[in-house]
Amino acid sequence: MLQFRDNEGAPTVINRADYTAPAYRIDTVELTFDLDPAKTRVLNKMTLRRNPDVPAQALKLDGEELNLARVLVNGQGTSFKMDGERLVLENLPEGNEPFQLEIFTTCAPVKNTKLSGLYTSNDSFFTQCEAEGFRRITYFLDRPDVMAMYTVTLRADKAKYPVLLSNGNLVDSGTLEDGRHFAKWVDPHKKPCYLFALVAGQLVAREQRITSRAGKDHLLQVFVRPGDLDKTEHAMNSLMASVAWDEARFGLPLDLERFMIVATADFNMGAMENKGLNIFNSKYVLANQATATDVDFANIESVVGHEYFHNWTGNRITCRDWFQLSLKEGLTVFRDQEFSQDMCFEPSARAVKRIEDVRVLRTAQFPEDAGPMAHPVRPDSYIEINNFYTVTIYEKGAEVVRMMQTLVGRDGFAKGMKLYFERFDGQAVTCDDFAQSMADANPSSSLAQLLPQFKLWYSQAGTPRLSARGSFDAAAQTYTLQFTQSCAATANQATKQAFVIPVLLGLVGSNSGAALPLTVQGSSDAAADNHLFVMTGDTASITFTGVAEEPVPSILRGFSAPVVLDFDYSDAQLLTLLANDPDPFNRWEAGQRLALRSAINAIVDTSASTGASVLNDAYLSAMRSVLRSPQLDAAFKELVLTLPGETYIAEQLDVVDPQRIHAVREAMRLQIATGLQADWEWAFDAHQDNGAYSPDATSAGRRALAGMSLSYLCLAATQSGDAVWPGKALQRFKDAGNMTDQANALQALVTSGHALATPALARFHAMFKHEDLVLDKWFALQAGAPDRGGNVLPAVRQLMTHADFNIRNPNRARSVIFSYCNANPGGFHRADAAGYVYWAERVIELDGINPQVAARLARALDRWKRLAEPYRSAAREALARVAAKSDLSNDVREVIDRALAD
Ligand code: B3K
Ligand code: ZN
Repeated sequence: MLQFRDNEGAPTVINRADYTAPAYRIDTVELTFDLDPAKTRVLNKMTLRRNPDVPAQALKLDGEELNLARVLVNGQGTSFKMDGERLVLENLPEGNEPFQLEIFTTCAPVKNTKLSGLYTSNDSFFTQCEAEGFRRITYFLDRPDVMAMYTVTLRADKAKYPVLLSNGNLVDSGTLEDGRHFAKWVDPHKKPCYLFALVAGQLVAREQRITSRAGKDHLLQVFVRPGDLDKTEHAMNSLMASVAWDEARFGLPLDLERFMIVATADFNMGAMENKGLNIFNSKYVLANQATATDVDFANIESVVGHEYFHNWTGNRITCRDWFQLSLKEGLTVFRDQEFSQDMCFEPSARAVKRIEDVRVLRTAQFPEDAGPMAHPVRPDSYIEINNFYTVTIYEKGAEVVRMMQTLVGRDGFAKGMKLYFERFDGQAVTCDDFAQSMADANPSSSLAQLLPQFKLWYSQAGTPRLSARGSFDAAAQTYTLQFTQSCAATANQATKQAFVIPVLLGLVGSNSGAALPLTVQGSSDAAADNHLFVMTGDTASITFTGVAEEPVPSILRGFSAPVVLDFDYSDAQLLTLLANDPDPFNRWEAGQRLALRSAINAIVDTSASTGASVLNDAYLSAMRSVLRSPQLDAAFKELVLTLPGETYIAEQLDVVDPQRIHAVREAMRLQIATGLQADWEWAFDAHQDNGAYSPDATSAGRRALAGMSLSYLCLAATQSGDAVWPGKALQRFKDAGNMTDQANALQALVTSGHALATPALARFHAMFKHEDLVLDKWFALQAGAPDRGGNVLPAVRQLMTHADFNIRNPNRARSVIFSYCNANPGGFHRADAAGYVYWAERVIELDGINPQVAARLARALDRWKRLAEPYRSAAREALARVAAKSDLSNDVREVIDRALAD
């Protein structure tokens, strides 16, 4: 059981089972803001009604850090009391007639370092209301199932805040006395308060008028600070592509006359889908070839798409309660993944995107599912909902939606979406409602037949393991695969029921390397290249007939389910798949399995020195074939040649020695660098592009492979003392025509530990000292650099004293602190515990500023229990040091208490 303090402000556990409908409905909200950084006045006039389905009771409005000045009911003063921070009204009119409630409060945006509610950034005003920030603006029923119509009037100094924005349509504006002005906005759609937004400040906009398929005109705007307009073209293109895609793929049009995106430098997450007024972390808006890498361009397309797609999946149909968060997030991640794939056009680029998405799932979500914060896609309880914007809700949630599409087919999925909107448009609903719509729209599908069991994906936490064994009967020409599934216990879920696991299968001839046609025993279906086997029991088997040669099974093609697959492949079988599998995902996976196996053998064989050769010749020559292949795309090659990360390797081990993992992986990198040196030289030269910069997937893949080549060449050269390639890297760093090539060259110097890294870093800083997002890269590169003799932590402490460091800016804090604690295991896990001491200091420091950011950092030690000594004891001590603070936020308290729980 979790233990919590029992003093004032003791955290309350919120349980899904306790959901009750709101006792009051709010039909309309009229907000008037007098914006002032130190004291903003908020007048909130609401029309409310009692909910006749709920027993009569007092109205309890949420509030946080507000100064209450006045409350009127139907224009008259009224008695009220406070219950903690809640405003309680007991003497409301009887009956079910609507009544007016007027609440006048003030708040202090300039003091709001939590960046939740109304805050200032660079002398402008912004809001962030999801999940529970609206209560920091005014007293309200701050829950997603209360949907209202909003009218918003903003008043502010005209010179300081010339642009005044809120949701919906601008219906009036004008000047006021004393140099002030106003703007009045009406949102034509009802919405939950978490989608409310306002922005006020000195902003300029890129504008684009578009006409939808239905012939409607819309205005698209991307607002940024003056001087940043030259970095908005890609975001605007991404927005236009998103609008077109949702109409084409799902028949979902833009339902607003005006759609705005605003960038801010201070933002807790990536972006926010406020109705018609998306507010973005500038990292996901601003890009040009001189300041942003290919990865930045791809992320912008994906996040712009994601927020836009929320306009239907999240905004038109929202969540009944926050336990249903994956209803909008899992579905919308699935939609943005599909969008990014569709934007690739080339089939191989689609596969690359899929591999990247799976890599995120396996390196971030699988550990979450096995750690102290494990929770189902639809959680059963939480203390701080902001802690549940997780890879499980987002990425695993997207995999659950993807499995539905696999089970009902692409057209069936579109039908399910249509039915979902027919049934629930304008409502706040549940994950069950979505799954039921999918099933009902596809009544003969396996999803419909298996729906209650399928929904265990929503209720059971943990990553299932799927074990498979194959047997070939040469005489009968049959091949049988036997499967068993299991899932480890997670908090409050000791035993698990069997999941529905869609397993996409193929067979590859072990001699010929050919794709073998699949005929399933007992089925009359014609032979096919792929077979979708839907596993429902604890065990199952399938037999293929007419199998002419011993096959190598290609299981879980395209990663058809979010499970760990155990199959005792021989090296030879993996080499066959790596060379021949028509499924690009499993082709990549075969290479990963080979590398992982070598890594694990070297890690657990403590008699061997970590400098010994880890990778065998067969692996290196297979990698050479991939690198030199005329058929494969550069982006795919780069993925195959990327070794499994240290975190992913750690997840395969019961006892984790991070320094040994780091040393073994570094030894592998060096072997790849030196063993393939001539091939890297060829690859670097063969992937030069001199034409105009374009961030498309194919060009980006070529740059990625050239960057990887340069990195390995510098690594090999630094070891051998050869100066040629580091010199070339420095030259490339100076000459690069785009940030991708420039950052890759800099990274090659930094990660190889070459002395030229120092002048290159100084030059980079001088070049970009006025570009915040580029400076973030400069900080992150140093905090994430491979550790050499414990040099990274002192460098990190030094970076924190740099004039450009500012812990209050989440991007900057992440670029230094998170890059070190979360993304640099070799530097962070120090035998002298100094990394953990630094972590504890920063968690406590950040918690006093911004609990959401602090709680993310707190999770860096989630997996401490599996660490080997001395790391384990030192990590526990660091956790205990944080836990001992009596004034922690609920955010950090929940994460730390879970980590320390038995
Ligand atoms: N819905 C927001 C996330 C809000 C997080 C609040 N702590 C962004 C997104 O998923 O699109
Ligand atoms: Zn989202």
